[in-house]
Amino acid sequence: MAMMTDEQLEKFREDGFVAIEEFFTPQECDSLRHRIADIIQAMDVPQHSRTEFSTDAEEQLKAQGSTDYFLTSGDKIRFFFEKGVFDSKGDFLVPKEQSLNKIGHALHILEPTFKDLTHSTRVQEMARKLCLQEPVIVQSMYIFKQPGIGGEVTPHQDATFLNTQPLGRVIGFWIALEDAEEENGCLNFIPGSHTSGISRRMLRSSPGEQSCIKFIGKEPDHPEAKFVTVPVKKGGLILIHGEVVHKSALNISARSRHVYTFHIMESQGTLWNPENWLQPSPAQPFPLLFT
Ligand code: AKG
Repeated sequence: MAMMTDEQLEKFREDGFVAIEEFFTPQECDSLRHRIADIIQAMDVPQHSRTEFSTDAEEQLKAQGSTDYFLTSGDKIRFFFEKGVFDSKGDFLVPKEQSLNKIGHALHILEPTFKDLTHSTRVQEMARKLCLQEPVIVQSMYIFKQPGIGGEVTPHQDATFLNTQPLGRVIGFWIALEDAEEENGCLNFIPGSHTSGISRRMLRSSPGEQSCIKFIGKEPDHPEAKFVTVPVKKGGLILIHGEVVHKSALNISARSRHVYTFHIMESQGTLWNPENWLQPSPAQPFPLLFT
């Protein structure tokens, strides 16, 4: 299996991302896929995701229910759906395994298959190569990019959502569980965009404010020509600096693009922003990566 070379490390520091092919085996990728298939078979679909509401008040309740479901998902396994996958009665319009946008955000804590891979020797070695002293895992997600409907991810910096002081402490591990190519919505990056701070922050609102989350700042219009496409084969890993601008397109192909991704943070000398949507609790602190 591949480890990051010094040249790749240099590239990561320069560009804010790097792709490392064959980081995980096809068997490791398949074991995550099989476990997710079992989780989907047993999943409990929340009512606010299922039902189309007809009045404004009901719409508001639905939005509130969905926001709470998201905001309290940091230490749970929760299901987030693509648009238009339920009919007005709340029944699936597509096979349920093709309805999900993502599952998050504590697979690395609650699911042994995901936990083992997240803490695998290779991931720990990678963190050491990145010179991290006391990395913790802040969140994990399984992203589906379903064939035909897998939603676009608009340009963003992860530090908009996972903010720290100082910046530069969060790194995403993005693992392709099947080939991720331009056709099925691989990642696109603006090389070097991790060096100019962040343009937007998503915060929890203060008590009494109307919505539960709000954005400060605005994502600039990033010219298309600045993005580079970064395809990677099944088993490949992309390291994502917390401030690099990236996106992925709608998947209009007939192939899915499953990935497992998690974010780590150097906890030494770092303040996790208390206004971030995701908050550790005394009962469930962010787990240390090194075991
Ligand atoms: C992220 O994990 O920050 C992403 O942007 C993932 C987007 C994708 O998988 O398409």
